[in-house]
Amino acid sequence: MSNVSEPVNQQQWQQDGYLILRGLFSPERCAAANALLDELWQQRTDLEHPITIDAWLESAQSRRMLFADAPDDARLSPYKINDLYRDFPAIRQLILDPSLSDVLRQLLDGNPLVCNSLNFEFGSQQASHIDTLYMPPRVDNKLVVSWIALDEVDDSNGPVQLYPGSHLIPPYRFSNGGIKAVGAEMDAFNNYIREQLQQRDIKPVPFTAEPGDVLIWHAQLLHGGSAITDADKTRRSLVTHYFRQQDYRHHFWRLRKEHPHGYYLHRRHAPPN
Ligand SMILES: O=C(O)CCC(=O)C(=O)O
Ligand SMILES: [Fe+2]
Repeated sequence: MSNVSEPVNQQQWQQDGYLILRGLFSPERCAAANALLDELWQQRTDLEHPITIDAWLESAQSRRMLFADAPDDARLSPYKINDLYRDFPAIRQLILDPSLSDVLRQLLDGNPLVCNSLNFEFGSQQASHIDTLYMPPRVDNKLVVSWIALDEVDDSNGPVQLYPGSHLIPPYRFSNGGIKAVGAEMDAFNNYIREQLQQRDIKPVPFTAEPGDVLIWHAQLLHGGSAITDADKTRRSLVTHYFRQQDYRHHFWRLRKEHPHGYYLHRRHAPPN
């Protein structure tokens, strides 16, 4: 696999827990990703694979269903389409592009292994959280996330909010000793985080962007989706979580596929609940 082309700003990564790579993807590549999304919506009933969508995010109607079964109006509210990377090489070309993989490889100290991807068309409005609550890596901190802007993002269309330096907060340990979320203990988790933010005087900052800008965050960085104030304004984005390949050498080996600039998991699509 390719060698490192340009060293990342390790100091900023260590201090803030995220990196911003402006203009990593051309307007043409963003337009192609957006055209693919339109095409998928138009052809969703004919899809070969059981792709799922989480529709009406952060509302009482929120649910997972087969994308093929999604009504047209599910496209009008925040949603995410899961794991398009699995069946669409064009998505893999973006999320394992050599320019992005080079950065991920330096941050992970090893090859990236894509474990999921999410396509959004609007802001997620998701409450602040840490991704290791839901996908703890086998080796501490060896999870990174890329967030590719496919639209302009400003204060009106629900930018991601980042808490600089929050990745340095010692991980909260649930009663079983782990860092993975235990549903009944989330109030205690949120209280702990709130106190830590106060002590460290950490305030959230929005990630405003142009199409093609990429944000990369640390496994332990606190982040969320802010409120949408202009419901008509799209905020298309492609979010990918990567583990480090070497940590899964003896896991998922049947599912692991090689790509010119990294690896990805060819998992079964998560069925609707
Ligand atoms: O896009 C967003 O608003 C947040 C997405 C997120 O937190 C995630 O995918 O882990
Ligand atoms: Fe997240």
